[in-house]
Amino acid sequence: MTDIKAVLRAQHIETPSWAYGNSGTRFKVFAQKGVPRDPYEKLADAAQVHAHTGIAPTVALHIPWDKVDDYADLARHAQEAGVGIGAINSNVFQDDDYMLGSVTHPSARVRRKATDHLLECVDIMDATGSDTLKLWFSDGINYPGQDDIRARQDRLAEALAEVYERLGDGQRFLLEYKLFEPAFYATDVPDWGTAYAHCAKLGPKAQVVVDTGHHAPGTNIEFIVAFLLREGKLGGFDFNSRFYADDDLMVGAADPFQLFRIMYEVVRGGGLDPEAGVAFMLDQCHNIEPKIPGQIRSVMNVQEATAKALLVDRDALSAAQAEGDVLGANAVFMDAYNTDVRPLLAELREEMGLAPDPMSAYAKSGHFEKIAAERVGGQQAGWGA
Ligand code: PSV
Ligand code: MN
Repeated sequence: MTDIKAVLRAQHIETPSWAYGNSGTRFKVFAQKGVPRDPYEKLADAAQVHAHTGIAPTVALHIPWDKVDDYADLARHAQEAGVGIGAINSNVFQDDDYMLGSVTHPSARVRRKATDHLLECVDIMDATGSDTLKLWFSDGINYPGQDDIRARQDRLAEALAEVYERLGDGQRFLLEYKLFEPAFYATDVPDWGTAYAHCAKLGPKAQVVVDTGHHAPGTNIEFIVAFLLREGKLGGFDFNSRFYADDDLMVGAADPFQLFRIMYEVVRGGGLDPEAGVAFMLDQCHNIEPKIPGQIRSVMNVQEATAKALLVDRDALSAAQAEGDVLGANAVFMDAYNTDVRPLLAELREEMGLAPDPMSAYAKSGHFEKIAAERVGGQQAGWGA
């Protein structure tokens, strides 16, 4: 039990700056009270999530949504607020030039512009001390024959190689795949295999990131996790949950059992060891729920799944597996999943000097009332800002 607590105490879940701004669906972005007006206020909100959970010490930035004049100053502000800067997320999907693609665009000019943005993101890593660049490309085609699928892979490889060369010591990039949307016929990085092949060719500073909302329904995500971890290519997660497509709902809300199965493979593969370098990031948009409590709940959901995964009796499981005891092995697995870990986590938080229930502690803190009163006027942050 002590060992489990030690692992849980060291767990580190990264929240995304964009979760604190307004967001919505393609139909409507809803404005909420107290929402940050700039990246500084987003970091202040993220610091609240860390203050109440104790395990969310870093925040991912999204460029240009979090563009500032002085990134070193932003990093200093984060540190003062009690958090650090995590992954830098590039954005080559919100410019008219990118209608037909970014790094795979048929035009060399557009490809140059996109790659330059990725290089600028590495400059921002240098300035903020971030060690991780996250690359997601909305690139793809909608119609058969629209562009040459193979040539687009060549262009992608060329851009990735240039960014890879630019990475400094201790820096890496994570390549994110997504089956579809916004492209509907052929996405240029549609699956883990494509991402893995590009990363494997480049070397150890290129790894794959698994966004749990980016697969076809029914995909066995834990298999992908086990495989990538075994190959040393699992760079991290973008956690969220989904009922249909890339719903970006709170992680662990739609399918807590899937989250447990994923976390079991992480534990099994040594992915919680800090040396494994697996980044546990959230990538969600809280459209109808309040922002900060939505993040607190999500962090707690990952923590609960992790605790259950750590409770799996690995010796009993191995013995049952070796004997071909199908039902026995499954029972060991399910026993862990069906354990109520909330008392254990409440105890852990108290040992860490925190309130046992982060949700009620935040509600009672008065922070929401404070930001709702203070943050009036100005332009609320949201998609594209
Ligand atoms: C794309 O759907 C994605 O998952 C990428 O990580 C983007 O950067 C992010 O969403 C924006 O929320
Ligand atoms: Mn993502």
